[in-house]
Amino acid sequence: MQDLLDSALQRIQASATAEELEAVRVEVLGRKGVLAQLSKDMGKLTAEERAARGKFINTAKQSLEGAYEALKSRFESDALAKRLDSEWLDLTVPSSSAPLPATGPGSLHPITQIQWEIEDLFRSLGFSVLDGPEVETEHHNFDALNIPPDHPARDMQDTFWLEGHHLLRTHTSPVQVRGMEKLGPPLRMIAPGRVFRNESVDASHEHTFYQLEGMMIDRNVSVGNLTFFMKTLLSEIFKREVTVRLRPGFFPFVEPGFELDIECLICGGSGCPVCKQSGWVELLPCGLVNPHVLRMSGIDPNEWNGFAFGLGLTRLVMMRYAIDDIRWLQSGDLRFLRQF
Ligand code: FA5
Repeated sequence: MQDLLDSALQRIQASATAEELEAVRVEVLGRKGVLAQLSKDMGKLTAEERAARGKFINTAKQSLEGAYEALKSRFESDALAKRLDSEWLDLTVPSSSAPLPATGPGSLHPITQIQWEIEDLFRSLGFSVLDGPEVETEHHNFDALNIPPDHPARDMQDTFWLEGHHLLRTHTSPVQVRGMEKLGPPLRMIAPGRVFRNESVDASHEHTFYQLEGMMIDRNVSVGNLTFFMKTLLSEIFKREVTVRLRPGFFPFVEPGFELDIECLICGGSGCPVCKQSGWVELLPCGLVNPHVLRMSGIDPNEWNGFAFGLGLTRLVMMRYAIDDIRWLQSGDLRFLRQF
């Protein structure tokens, strides 16, 4: 009996594959297997012999099944490891021989390219680049900029309202407030970013577009400082003379406020859908910071003053590359993007 058990155990342990093991299991543990053979003549045994045989069969069953289960689970974990190995994928491994896909390598979006150029310029002039949340509080987007709830200026920017006095920021000006609150005076900061307005889209208006805010707070800042920085910005971006005009503009957070327009570079000033046939494109509203805004952010207007501007970054990109429809910029159309 013991020989029978030993050879059955050896056969199980000698199985080289899961399939072989399964075949051995049927032979050894199945209905015609070793255990069945040992039970066959039980009827002919005495009660004592039967008890001893039963005990032996139970122990044999345990050791055969134990050997089978141990080997089975080894085969299963080997198979799993093999599968994981074959499915392993490292996207960062450079391709050795595969040709590049037909689309070729990617490139920076034209808005990002110009945004980074402007960031470099302002960093070289001592400005910090700040970031602010796209989901803003009503306080930062409006109240702290001197636009209280019932102020008609709230209608100047159609707002996507969210729950609990939150909104999608309508301009990058709330980052001015965050900059003043966090850093205090003296302050030189710019804040590029995406803004949202609930308005209908046409050749020069998007519901989602980019602005670049700028602010300088110091002692004795003048309109002369403001125009210096505006001129530096435009000559750096356009690298040639561009015709601009400055006219009075109303924004509750600046006083005096200006609108700096650029002669439309799509039509050369003769009139087109981008400039709404006027020959001019609104690009760079700006002004001296309203003392009330400084006070609300904890800055003493008797000691400090400053300027702020809110560049229409998307429109600047349109002017720089003579893009005749703002919708191209977010179209994701590769025929358009490959040109940059
Ligand atoms: C503002 O958003 C003020 N926060 C700007 C500002 C900042 C003024 C600091 C004074 C001091 P305005 O709504 O005009 O202002 O927008 C600023 C610029 O964003 C516009 O001149 C224009 O170039 C661009 N712009 C406005 N609406 C759109 C739009 N729907 N699509 C694309 N560009 C737009």
